[in-house]
Amino acid sequence: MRRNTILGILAVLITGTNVLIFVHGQQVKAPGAEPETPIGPKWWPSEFGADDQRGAANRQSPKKVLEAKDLITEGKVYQLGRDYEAGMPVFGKRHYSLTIPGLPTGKPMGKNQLVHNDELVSAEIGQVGTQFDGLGHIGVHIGNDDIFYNGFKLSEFGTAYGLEKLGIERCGPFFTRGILLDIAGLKEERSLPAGYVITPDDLQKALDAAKAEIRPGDVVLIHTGHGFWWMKDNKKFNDGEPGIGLEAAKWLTDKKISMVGSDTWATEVVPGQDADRPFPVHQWLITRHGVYNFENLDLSELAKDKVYQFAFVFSPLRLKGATGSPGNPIAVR
Ligand code: UVW
Repeated sequence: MRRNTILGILAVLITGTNVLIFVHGQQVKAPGAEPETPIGPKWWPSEFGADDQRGAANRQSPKKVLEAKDLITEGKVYQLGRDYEAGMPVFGKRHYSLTIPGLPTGKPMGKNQLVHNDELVSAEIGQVGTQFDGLGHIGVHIGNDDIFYNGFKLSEFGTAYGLEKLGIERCGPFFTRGILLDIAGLKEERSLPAGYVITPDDLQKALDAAKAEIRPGDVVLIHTGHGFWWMKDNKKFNDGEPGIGLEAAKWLTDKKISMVGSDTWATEVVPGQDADRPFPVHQWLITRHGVYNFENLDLSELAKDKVYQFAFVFSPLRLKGATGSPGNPIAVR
């Protein structure tokens, strides 16, 4: 009886290098062990310094610009952003609205009778349409805290009028090598089915087919073909998607990229590999590694033209305190 009670109070689990101790079913920290979190061991301080707020954008440098320049051989420019428009697919209850109040907003003025129009936009502007997820977008709730990249706690940097740390304005521009991994092309499909888990093997095969290499600071764009459904069948587009799983995300972060992007709304596979853990790849990339995630790109023209290496150019809007940025990145070959 007494032995059962003690066993009920105390349990010890050895997982890899970690010793997990549970008292009354609650996990406690083993003396000298790293604290366990829902995305693995403590992930801070960042390799870029304990105060860093830019994450993998620190891998941008003049050297990367010059490497990118070497990939421009024809001067052809591809727009990778989509139109922002009413009725475009959005995640959950997010919204987008653009109106021109007044019409014209400014009535005729002066002898030259000048009129002007101004737009009023209402949206979760960094998180609708073509959207660049910044480091203030995704965190992990641990104990009483929401913890983000580099261990920053939302209770210490969040305000109702924007984030005082990790805002998208801190990221800076990207002018670097871009690599397209055409997984739909590899599988000879127009679009991969929702729920298809892109594996490290898929990524490696697409990289081999592209006769390319991935270097630190590169941007990797993944073509799944799911973007085909954008504004054609928004329900299908939103209901699920092919995308990378955690193993492929690890393959990418091991290569020290700056950013991953895709023609889907999350870049990661939906439904995910574990129904109890939504969007773990977001946490792996953004929260743990400070790697940016560009969603809802239009990669169809790049894939059609078989352009696998290019200069990638994007400058996030300097929306102070925002979680992300809209925009229209370009690929130049
Ligand atoms: C979430 O915010 C959960 O997803 P996304 O970054 O894909 O919009």
